Amino acid sequence: MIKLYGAAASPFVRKAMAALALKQIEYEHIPSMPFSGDEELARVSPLQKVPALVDGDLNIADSKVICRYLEDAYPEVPVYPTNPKDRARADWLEEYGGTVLAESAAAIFFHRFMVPNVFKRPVDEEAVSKIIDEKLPPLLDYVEAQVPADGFVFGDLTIADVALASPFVNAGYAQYSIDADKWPNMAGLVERVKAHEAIAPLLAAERAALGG
Ligand SMILES: N[C@@H](CCC(=O)N[C@@H](CS)C(=O)NCC(=O)O)C(=O)O
Repeated sequence: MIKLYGAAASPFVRKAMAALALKQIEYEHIPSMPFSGDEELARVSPLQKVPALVDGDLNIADSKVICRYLEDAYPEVPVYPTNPKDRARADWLEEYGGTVLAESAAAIFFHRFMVPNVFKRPVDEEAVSKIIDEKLPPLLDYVEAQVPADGFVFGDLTIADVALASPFVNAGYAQYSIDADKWPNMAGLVERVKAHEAIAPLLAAERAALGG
């Protein structure tokens, strides 16, 4: 059976879990925390990041690599568009979600959740305000024009939608939500992804893992 290594509330692990859930692939989740000196994680993930995946004799890491492998190896339920232009755009939106959005929105989670609860240090609210007031608005202006007012970017839910919404799930754990008056499409997309039948159970499980 496939093994997926990772901490459940990571936006990157969530993306891999979403692909597995959408494709209805059974797997074993091995909870693994980066920075913890976990030897098994170091063995399966040379960069010591999560997620990593083992499928028989295959061992890979990185959520994009994992999602592409799953799409190729388990094509019955696609999680990317098949039209080349749509696929390229989905890849780009996934990249955007996994880089600048993840760095900014998930940083709010890092500052307000991880720092006090895991690293036992005080929250730097000045740093959080800078992210919310300066870093995020231009990024949200861009994605607002990329996503629809209803439904998902390519009709059915794809990994592009998950990658765009996922950092804001983390930011939501840290009392941040997108201002729906300024960015209604993105605020709506995050809620639609969270409510999707394949995603909602993942989020319920990670909330339980986070103790809430
Ligand atoms: N590009 C990677 C990023 C993975 C990543 O940065 N994961 C974080 C957790 S959210 C991590 O493992 N950080 C540990 C580190 O940077 O050493 C992917 O898509 O999987």
